[in-house]
Amino acid sequence: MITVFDDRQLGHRPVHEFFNGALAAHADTPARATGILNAIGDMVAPTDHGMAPLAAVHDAAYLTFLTEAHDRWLTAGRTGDAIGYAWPVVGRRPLDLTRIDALLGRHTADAVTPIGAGTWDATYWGAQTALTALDHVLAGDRAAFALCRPPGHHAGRDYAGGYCFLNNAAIVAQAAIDAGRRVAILDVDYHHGNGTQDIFYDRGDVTFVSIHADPRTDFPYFWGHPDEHGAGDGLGANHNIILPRGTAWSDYAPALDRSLDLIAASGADLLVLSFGADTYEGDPISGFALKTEDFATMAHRIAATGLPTVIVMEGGYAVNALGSNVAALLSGF
Ligand code: OKS
Ligand code: ZN
Repeated sequence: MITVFDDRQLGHRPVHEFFNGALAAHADTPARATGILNAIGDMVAPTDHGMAPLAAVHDAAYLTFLTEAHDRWLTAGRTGDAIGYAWPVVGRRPLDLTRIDALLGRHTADAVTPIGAGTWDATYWGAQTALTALDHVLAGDRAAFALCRPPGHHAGRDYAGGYCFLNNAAIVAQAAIDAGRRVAILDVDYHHGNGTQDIFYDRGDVTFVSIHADPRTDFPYFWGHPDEHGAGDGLGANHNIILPRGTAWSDYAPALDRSLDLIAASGADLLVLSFGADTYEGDPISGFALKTEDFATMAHRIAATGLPTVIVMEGGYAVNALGSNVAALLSGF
């Protein structure tokens, strides 16, 4: 299977995130990507598809914000990463704000998603990596792996969050639809893919199924609850399956089988897999208990659907085991 990656994705080097009330070392390190590359060897560079497929999913004003945010931060006299501290909650008016602090509040969801000098280039090339993996699948490959970093599934149409800026899975799904395919997205990251859910919530042409930790106990808290079924044309096309902390393969497998039944019933002919290795037992920020070999079993079951699959990397922070966990997943295809 082909792996797509661009060295510019290493230029996103967030220093801190807020964790338990203090600044802590950020979990999304460049070593995550290099660890995976070392384990799986060969890769190809992405081809540049330009801004159009990004703009098919994200708002123009948000894309402008992402490209300018760090420069605006420096112009305001700051150093280091741009990070928000004030957020609009409810009843906001559509003000034309220009202060960087206001823009950060408008277009980010939390204080764990800082924007540095290399963030836009990294996330732009991450999205191109995902689109290039799709090209390979559209050309007939059984599956292709997009080593996206930063991840994407918490990013919505007009906001960053949860370490994510551009929603790579949604960008791939939309591009596949535009190429005439019928798409389902399966999100097996430990965290709910709230951005992906949000982007397709009122659409019936994309089935979204996510297996994740209960949002009552885990990030992103406000979304991912099992009664979120979609709205309007999308009613019935959104499925959230929650599992308690401590879940191991024996209880994960039935949830996966249920998900795959829902995807089979959707009539999709192409699958986008948002893959997070943060369900691993040794993950430092998560609470499931999957073992390395479970990722091969997971992939084997997904591959048994027969659906051509674009695998998009999301989370996974046990850096020493990350390469083996991703290699196990890819081996299962
Ligand atoms: C932990 C709270 C922030 C969690 C961010 C989640 C990133 C991720 N300090 N999403 O899938 O892996
Ligand atoms: Zn995650």
